[in-house]
Amino acid sequence: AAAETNTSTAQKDGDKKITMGFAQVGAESGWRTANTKSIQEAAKEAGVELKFSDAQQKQENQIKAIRSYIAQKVDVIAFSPVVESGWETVLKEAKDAGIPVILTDRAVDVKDTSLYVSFIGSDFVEEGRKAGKWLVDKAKDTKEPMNIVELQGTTGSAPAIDRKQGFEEVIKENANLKIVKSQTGDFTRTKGKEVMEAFLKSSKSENKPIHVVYAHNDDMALGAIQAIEEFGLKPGKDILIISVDGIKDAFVAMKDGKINVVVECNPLLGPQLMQAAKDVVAGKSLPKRIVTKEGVFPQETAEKELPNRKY
Ligand code: GZL
Repeated sequence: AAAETNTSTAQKDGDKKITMGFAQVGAESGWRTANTKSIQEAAKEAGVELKFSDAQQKQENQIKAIRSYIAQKVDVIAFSPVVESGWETVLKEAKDAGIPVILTDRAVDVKDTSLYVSFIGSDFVEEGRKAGKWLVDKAKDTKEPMNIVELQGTTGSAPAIDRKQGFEEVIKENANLKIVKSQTGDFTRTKGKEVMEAFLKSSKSENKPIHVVYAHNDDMALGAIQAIEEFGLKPGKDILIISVDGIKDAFVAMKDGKINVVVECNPLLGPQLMQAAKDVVAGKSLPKRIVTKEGVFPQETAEKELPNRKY
């Protein structure tokens, strides 16, 4: 009989077990927890061997993790850069070692974009614009100034820089809309609450009311809600709350009338990342930029949408 082409034992290139080194930002927020879960589950599903590290939001820890993946000669490295700058050296080391790098979630600011194969993540400027558009529509009939306080994400991170840019670009349409205070809450509930407490205290001493909170993520918005309630005001009523991410807790808060609108930022990037890794190891070319799809959820949609939320 003709020689059997027994492919079950032959390792076809496409079936080679891929080893991926993933350097995660940390575990700072509900969004991040869901992002990690998506990556770990998708790796299992795709048969990718995943080496995973949590950098506790420190760039030097992410760089150390990437260096260890290079030393272990993984097939592909992926990470979500905690801040935009300071990556050239370690990305060059990965390139010199012939290991492709895929960016997920956040971008890096490098001149030489050959240092990474693709960036899979949201358009944060557009998320900021969506937040701004909701407020411009909400404020279209008010004649009074509306004082906005902004809880920024991690200083120097792509989402913090871009969400600020997109929001400011749109609210310029209405001179009544002014950001009167802006400070980082580092994407965490604790810091979001602390900064909001300080904003409320100074608004009282300066006798300058706060009308709107623009939080770069739900965790800081939820911290701010605690501070506003402890201050004796009603979040969502006395002070409008605009947030980004769309974690379940934010939908519950919207259902309770405490958040007015959430701009979705999809953390479930795992499946797209694993497919990209397989393609790059199989020698296929990838688009430089893969944008995740996401929507906007005003308070009135919360009850209906809540059961559909996956994170
Ligand atoms: C956005 C992501 C941000 C989330 C925060 O893609 O990088 O980091 O908005 C998370 O919740 O901490």
